[in-house]
Amino acid sequence: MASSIPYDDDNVFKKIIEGVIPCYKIFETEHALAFLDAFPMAPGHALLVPKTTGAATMMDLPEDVAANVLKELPRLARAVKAATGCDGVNVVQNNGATAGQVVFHLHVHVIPRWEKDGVVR
Ligand code: DGP
Repeated sequence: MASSIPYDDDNVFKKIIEGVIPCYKIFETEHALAFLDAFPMAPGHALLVPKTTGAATMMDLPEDVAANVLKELPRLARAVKAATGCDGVNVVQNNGATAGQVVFHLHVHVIPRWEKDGVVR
């Protein structure tokens, strides 16, 4: 079942994918873009998004797109760990305003964690 959240063509991640808004790119594939979060919960907080538009949430994501995009999560987690020297990472994915989603183009957060960083999630 789809989320019933309409895909807004004005959303900021679509503009980043189109190059209208700049980002600090980590890597890019044919299907996915990884870049730094502009409002990081920790230094090195990264985001992974599908380049195709239309999916506001996980519930809207076609399986083939999911396969092509989510397979990049290990690469992104390794890149975040290598760049920051963190001890671990949280992989977080919000769906719907109630769940804390603010940008309605599906995305996955990779957030570095350090021992005793004091953040409770
Ligand atoms: P969420 O709450 O799951 O929808 O997370 C949205 C994230 O997007 C939030 O951590 C901040 C980030 N963000 C918002 N606007 C921009 C932007 O213009 N550029 C970048 N790189 N990140 C943004």
